[in-house]
Amino acid sequence: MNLKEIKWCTGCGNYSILNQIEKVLPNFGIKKENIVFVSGIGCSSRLPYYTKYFGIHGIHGRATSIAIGIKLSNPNLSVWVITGDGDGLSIGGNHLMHALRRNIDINILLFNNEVYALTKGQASPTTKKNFKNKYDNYNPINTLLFALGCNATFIARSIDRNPKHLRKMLYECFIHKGTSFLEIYQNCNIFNNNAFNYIENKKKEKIIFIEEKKPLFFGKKKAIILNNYKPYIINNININNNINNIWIHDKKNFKKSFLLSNFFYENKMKNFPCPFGIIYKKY
Ligand SMILES: Cc1ncc(C[n+]2csc(CCOP(=O)(O)OP(=O)(O)O)c2C)c(N)n1
Ligand code: SF4
Repeated sequence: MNLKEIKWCTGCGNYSILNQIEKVLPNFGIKKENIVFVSGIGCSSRLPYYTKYFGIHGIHGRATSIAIGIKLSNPNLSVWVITGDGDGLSIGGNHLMHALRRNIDINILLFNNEVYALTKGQASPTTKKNFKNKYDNYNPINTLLFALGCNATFIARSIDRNPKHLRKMLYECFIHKGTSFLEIYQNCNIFNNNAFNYIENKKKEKIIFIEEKKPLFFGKKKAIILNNYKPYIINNININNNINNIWIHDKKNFKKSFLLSNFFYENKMKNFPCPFGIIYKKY
């Protein structure tokens, strides 16, 4: 696709996501004609036009249902849903919920820019409460908890500005047998440019990249320990020393995934870093 034909604004996070998809999918060993992208409506949902694969720019909120139909009629296809926080969690919330619990082998990529961008900046289901706009906005949905509550079998989070991590997460989605749900933080530099500013925090104390069987270290010399399923942040640690009760990531542990999903979100856990990586994988 000629960049000039793309209708996204200059600087939009969607470009990076598109790039990573284009880079990584050819390595998955599937024939180009066996890959299909299905989207709803929104800026993010324009992505199928811009890939080299088959695609459907579908109906608002219904991409998951269309995708399931495609997969059931031809199980050989690798099916990728592109949806936004508005498309997937407002009008499409019901469809997404049932797609997750149905667990057909499709991949759902939810581009979360915490705003309705295509319609020029209204609050979406994930918009933070302090977002200024002329309509009301309420407590945001915690996407990870939503997916856990829907009995999703694969839940992960990545971000547009970390291409390497994003490519890794796309691969993890691909190899999961069942519905994979990947939330991708995507910057909308026009209507919600400050949404993910905290990620740029110099000391990297507001985010944590979790990896299977690895301890939860983050920021400068910080770690998370777990005492009887109660997490605590400890400071000034030496990563070469043994740390009692250090939290080791175990993506199959539902209780730990539940706690991780609350990080940075719920009042009591607001001071915990925002997690990226595979939050939960049932099998
Ligand atoms: C049936 C219907 N209702 C409402 C709309 C208006 N509409 C278009 S896109 C959109 C929300 C898109 O938000 P999101 O999914 O977050 O996508 P973004 O543009 O932020 O990528 C809405 C409400 C529509 N096109 N069709
Ligand atoms: S309005 Fe926002 S999400 Fe839409 S293309 Fe522009 S920067 Fe991207």
